[in-house]
Amino acid sequence: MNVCVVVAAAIVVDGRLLLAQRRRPAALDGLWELPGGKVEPGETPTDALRRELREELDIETEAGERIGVEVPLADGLVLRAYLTEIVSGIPRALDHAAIGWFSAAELPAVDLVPNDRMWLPDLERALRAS
Ligand code: DCM
Repeated sequence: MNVCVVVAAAIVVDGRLLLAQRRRPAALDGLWELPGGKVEPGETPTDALRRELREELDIETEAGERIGVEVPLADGLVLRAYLTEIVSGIPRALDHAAIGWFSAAELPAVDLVPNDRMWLPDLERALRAS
């Protein structure tokens, strides 16, 4: 079976993590996530991440190392995060309700989408090391 990958970006600038607030589906409306999306046929995961961040946040990026475990989703999808650098542009919410920047101290209180909560310890560690 072909496993489809959903990619997400952990972007840290000046000790803060970029999160984006979902509008849909209703079950996730208002919750915060690492921005990203589905890898499409013919794309590598890092190509997909670059495209999604351009579409969703109007930034050019470069994916680096993986961070955290791979999270199994419904329908044979797996969710994977990459530490990602902004190459150019200033992120703005083109598709999400909002974006925000959160410190390690603020992160535990953020209403993250359930899947992304798996990465909390890794994200806090990355923020504290930055
Ligand atoms: N998803 C997630 N966490 C992320 C990004 C995506 O849990 N940081 C999930 C939500 C959807 C699926 O992956 O179930 C596809 O994402 P999207 O709806 O954004 O294409």
